[in-house]
Amino acid sequence: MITVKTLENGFEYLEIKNDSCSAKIALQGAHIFEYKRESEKDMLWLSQVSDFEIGKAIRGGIPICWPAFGMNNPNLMQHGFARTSMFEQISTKEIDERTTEVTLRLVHSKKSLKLWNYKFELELKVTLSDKLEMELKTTNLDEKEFTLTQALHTYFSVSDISEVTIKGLDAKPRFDALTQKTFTQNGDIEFDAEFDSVFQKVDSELELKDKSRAIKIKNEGSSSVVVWNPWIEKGSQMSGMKSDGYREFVCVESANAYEDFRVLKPLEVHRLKATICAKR
Ligand code: TA6
Repeated sequence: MITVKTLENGFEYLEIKNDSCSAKIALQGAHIFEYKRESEKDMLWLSQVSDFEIGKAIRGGIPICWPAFGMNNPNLMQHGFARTSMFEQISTKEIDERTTEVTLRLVHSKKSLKLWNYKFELELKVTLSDKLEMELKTTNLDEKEFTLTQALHTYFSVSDISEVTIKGLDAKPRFDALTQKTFTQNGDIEFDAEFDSVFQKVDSELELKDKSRAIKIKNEGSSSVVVWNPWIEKGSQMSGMKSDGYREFVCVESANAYEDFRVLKPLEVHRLKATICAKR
């Protein structure tokens, strides 16, 4: 079942329910902000004090960072303009009782061309079943090539950040955004302070291990992964977040960030895919 819901302030989102899961996707930013498998708690974290307002990114779920990750394009706002742009719902398919597919699209506009002078089509195809599959497809509709950095900036809900281990990034090149230093990662990732790093040459599945569950993350069309937790001080300064919200989530982001940028020639297409599922 797919229902269009509208908040009192006009903020619209899709509510999807099928036999394997329920989900919510805001039209602004094609922003998935809930994904719950049947009889399980939400796999995604959503701030209890997040804005749900036109022009403000939801804090939590899966913001789409596009056409720039972070400040990879200094001419654009942090994480680009897609997450605060209105997408259109172009198709919804109930594949079977356990699987629903939704596609949302954003195309260049006078407003976007002023921010980033390239014609484009951006489509997010979400397949919702006992796993969450996302495909972010960029098509260059311009006569000139453009450079793209992007991320599916997934906030995973965790029992407590101190209980979390991320496996699969051992021996990967790591750029630490806090120190601006690059070095080789040694071992699994655990958290006891602010963490903000971009890993390169990531070509295999990751595992997010929490006290109560393990989640597998498989990326395609991407060789970089961003891992972030703001910890106490940064967490208390983040918009749309309670001061102790940092304990409840970790971001593991399927990306094309920094040296994993992509150059699209006219009419070229790039697909960034991520599949998230609970480890059996
Ligand atoms: O992905 C990590 C990061 O770039 C952090 O540096 C932090 O800024 C986070 O994204 C959240 O950014 P936002 O613009 O959503 O507040």
